[in-house]
Amino acid sequence: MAFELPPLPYSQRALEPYVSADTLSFHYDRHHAGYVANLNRLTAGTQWEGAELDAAAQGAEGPIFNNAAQIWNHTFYWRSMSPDGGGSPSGGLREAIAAAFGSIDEFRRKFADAAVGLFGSGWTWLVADDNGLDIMQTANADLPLRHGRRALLVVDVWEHAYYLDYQNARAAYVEAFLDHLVNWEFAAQNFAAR
Ligand code: MN3
Repeated sequence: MAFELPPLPYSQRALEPYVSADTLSFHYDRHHAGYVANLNRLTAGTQWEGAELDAAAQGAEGPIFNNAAQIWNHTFYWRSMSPDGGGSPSGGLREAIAAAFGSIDEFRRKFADAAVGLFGSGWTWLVADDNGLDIMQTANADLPLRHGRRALLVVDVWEHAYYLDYQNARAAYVEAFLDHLVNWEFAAQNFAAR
């Protein structure tokens, strides 16, 4: 079966004013959909035709890896945000974050610093592995799956994620993500899925 573009989990206006419909339209309809079209074109007639997306994002190289991973990353990023997002985590995830980072506020500061400080294009993740929770930065299309780590949450810090709304002010975008958009319920589901 061909690789498919998963539906957005909300309308393109749902994250306004923090992420505009204009940004979501470009980001989903052009960037995300473009990766899907590229991957289907690139994999035709190769060992990756009809593969599971996870397998291609984990094991492929070059352009096939880049496009498979970017599909995975964007699907995860949409779910890392919610029109009802923001606030702070609860339950077991809250305790694990406090244990790993000192406090929720300290996590927030470290996550924002990592996202703002990532040079160039990439992603900032909250991840889990055998050692507990950590903040991970990946460049370009790279993702935790390829490093044996489990993603709980991600923010896209490629310029196309925020430039229409925030221009070069990546810090303002990251702050809006943490204050108004971050989907702690999704992170808690991923945390509980161990
Ligand atoms: Mn993107």
